[in-house]
Amino acid sequence: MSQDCIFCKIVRKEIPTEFIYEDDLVVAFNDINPQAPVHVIIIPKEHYESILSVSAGDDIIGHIHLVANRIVLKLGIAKTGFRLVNNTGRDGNQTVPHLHYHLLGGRELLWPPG
Ligand code: DGP
Repeated sequence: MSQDCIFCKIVRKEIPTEFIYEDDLVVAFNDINPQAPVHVIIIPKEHYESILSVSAGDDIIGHIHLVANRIVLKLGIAKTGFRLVNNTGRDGNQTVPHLHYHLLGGRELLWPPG
């Protein structure tokens, strides 16, 4: 846990946030600035600055992807499709330095992204 990290504060419930999904390893919640009808953020409870902090043998990324599967089934967008995005670092436009995935759906998404 990082004292000043916004997402760690959400995990600790210091910033009140409704969880769409929670288990021992991750939580998921709606993005504060949604870019699509479905825009969920999935984060590990443990603080990793980015995907670059994940070690070989650590299954947190695989777990996050399986959680995304559960969420899209729950939200009814598995058939229409969705996008799972990880932004890393400055050029990736990562604004919160706590590993997270954006789960976007509910409309046709453009490619390539900006
Ligand atoms: P990124 O650019 O990949 O670091 O995206 C971080 C996302 O996190 C951004 O889309 C907005 C969202 N976000 C930032 N702070 C909060 C917050 O306090 N609550 C919620 N629900 N979302 C947040």
